[in-house]
Amino acid sequence: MFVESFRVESPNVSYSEEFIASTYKYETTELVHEKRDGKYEWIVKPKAVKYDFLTDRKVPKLGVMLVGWGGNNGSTLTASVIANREGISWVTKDGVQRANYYGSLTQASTCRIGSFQGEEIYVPFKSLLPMVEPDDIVFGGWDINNMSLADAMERARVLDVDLQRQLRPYLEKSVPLPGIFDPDFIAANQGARANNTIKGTKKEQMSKIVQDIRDFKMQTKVEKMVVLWTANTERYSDVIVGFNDTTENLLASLERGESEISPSTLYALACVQEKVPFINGSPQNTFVPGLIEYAISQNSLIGGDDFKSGQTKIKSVLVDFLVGAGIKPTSIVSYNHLGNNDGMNLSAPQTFRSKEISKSNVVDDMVSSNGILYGPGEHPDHVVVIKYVPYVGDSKRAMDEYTSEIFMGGRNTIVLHNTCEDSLLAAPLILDLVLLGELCTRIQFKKGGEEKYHSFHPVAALLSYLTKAPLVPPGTPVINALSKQRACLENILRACIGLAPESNMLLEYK
Ligand code: NAI
Ligand code: DG6
Repeated sequence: MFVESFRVESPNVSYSEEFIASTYKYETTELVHEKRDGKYEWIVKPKAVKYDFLTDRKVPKLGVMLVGWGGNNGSTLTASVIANREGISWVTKDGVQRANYYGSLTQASTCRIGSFQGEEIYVPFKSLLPMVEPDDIVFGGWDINNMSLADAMERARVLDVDLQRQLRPYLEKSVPLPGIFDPDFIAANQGARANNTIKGTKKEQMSKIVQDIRDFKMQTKVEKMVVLWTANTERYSDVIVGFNDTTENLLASLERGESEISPSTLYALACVQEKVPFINGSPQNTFVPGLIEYAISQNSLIGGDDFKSGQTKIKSVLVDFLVGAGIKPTSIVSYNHLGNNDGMNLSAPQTFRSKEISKSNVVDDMVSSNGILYGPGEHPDHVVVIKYVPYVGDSKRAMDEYTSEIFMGGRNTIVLHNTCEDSLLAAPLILDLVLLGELCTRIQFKKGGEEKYHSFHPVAALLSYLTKAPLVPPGTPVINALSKQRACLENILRACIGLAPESNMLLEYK
């Protein structure tokens, strides 16, 4: 059964006008590896740690600036939010279609809060804590191409024509600000698109982004901002000691105008300086060590990398299932072809390499979780192929073959074929990333004996569910398994309202 809203009544939770305060007992374990009776043993000690959470209830008016606003994802998201806000419906050959947020964790998924008279009760994910409503977001952004959002939507060929016709008046006047263009970082085939660029040195370009953020905030009167990169995939930048390995070296390199600082790192630097959350939806290493150190020192949220939208999302479910079932995947081969501008950009070896890296490391945690199946250092063969086929446009085709070893020397091969508009998968994730990124900045906590509340670590591991290569604080395990990522997020939001983690034990019925 589905209910729209609920309130928690507990001695562990209090609601004031400003805050939700909760006290939470985190039940975990402590591991000790020590010598007992002459041999080493692992000892597991259950322990409980008290946490206090404080969530600011005031939902701000939010401004979202997209880098690559005029691209397929940027234009699709902006248009779709307007369609939802205005309650637009349109005619298709299959009948009348209404705007929706399918594919968005925050807007279209639910969480179990208990059972009532033998029935499971679910609430909207977004009802767990106060979140910004998509309708209220003010969008803006940059693009190296000067097309209006109305024309960009048409160029993308993603949304139905009758919908585009209705949306055009809302989008005609939205034109992206000039972006930072450096042909060395994206495919040469993108050069023709670059007619809206910021001139000057690297430092001047970054300063212009800072000014754009300030101007946007002032003109729109938004209270908070999030910036998200949904521009072209860049090649990796070289990580070099003395150049970008520390904040000091990175800022000195900026002063000198070093060519190896990528455009995405320049946008990220501007955001960290302004303490505006910056999320990277593409695979490149925007967050070089000096940038991460800078974000930590400024306590400015950064998150990424690379939206986990389709093929990888399924991979992080299927391999988790197989390994969790005691089946041994030994070969994973993933092909896809697509015909949008992203596909064209990825047809260059350097940009493809960034994507190949982020798509390839996504099963490591699942493989290393099962030492019965895999020996030390053993790993399935994992191959990723992407081809540009203009005819299919944004409708990406993904084909996967999973071969596994099963009982008594048997072999099992699973083959999947998925066809879907790429941008319709990515746009809801962009929405979730900005909404959850903003929410993260309103939650504070203190642990055990700590005196003062503080925010989460600025490297926002909580956004992992939405990314292929989750960026996590130094020394933190990287989790790719989708169910674990979702449970982490949901359970932390539950802790903020004093609810225990969802254990699925249903002991009351056993
Ligand atoms: P797109 O090529 O349609 O859009 C990218 C836009 O960025 C273009 O309009 C381009 O002119 C602009 N741009 C390039 N460099 C820029 C810069 N330095 N500053 C400002 N604007 C710049 O690509 P699409 O399909 O929208 O994808 C965007 C990104 O999202 C790509 O990197 C893609 O790999 C990534 N991504 C997409 C997923 C999906 O399912 N659609 C999933 C995972 C990642
Ligand atoms: C080709 O792979 C284009 C990419 O931008 C993908 O669409 C994107 O990385 C989505 O990847 P996945 O593996 O989540 O479907």
